[in-house]
Amino acid sequence: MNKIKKKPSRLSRANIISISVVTGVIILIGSIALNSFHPVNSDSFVFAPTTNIFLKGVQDSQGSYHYQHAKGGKSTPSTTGTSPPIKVSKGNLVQIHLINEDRNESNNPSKHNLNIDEFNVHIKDLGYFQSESITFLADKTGTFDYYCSIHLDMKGTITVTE
Ligand SMILES: [Cu+2]
Repeated sequence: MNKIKKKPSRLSRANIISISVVTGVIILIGSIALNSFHPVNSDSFVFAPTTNIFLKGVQDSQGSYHYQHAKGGKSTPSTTGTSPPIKVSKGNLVQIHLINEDRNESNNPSKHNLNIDEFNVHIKDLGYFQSESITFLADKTGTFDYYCSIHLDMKGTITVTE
């Protein structure tokens, strides 16, 4: 009877480990990338130009809450207590990145969210310095409210044009 000789594996243990690490990283990056192409108001992936909107929730010296544009640590000055109007183009994937930069007060922990009902956008309640990103497809034109459900004055408009 012929003994079948076992072929020595060409992959060493170190190789196998590094291959699995690389594969894991690729899968992780891929799923993050794909997530940003999966809008909350669509059942499937959408590949379209992307618009990034960076917003932070703040409180002005008068104590009124509002949103402010924010990018790269800089914030665009906004009228006191006013949330900026946002303009995007129809067909774009819009990514809203919200960070809560409203400090906690002793008996009033900071909490803000963001909603655009028409596009199924609902960013959950964020505590101080928490952030969340959400992607939706701007699939209809018009002017819609974006708002915080906790603070009724904390709202602005988003306009989608052709
Ligand atoms: Cu709020």
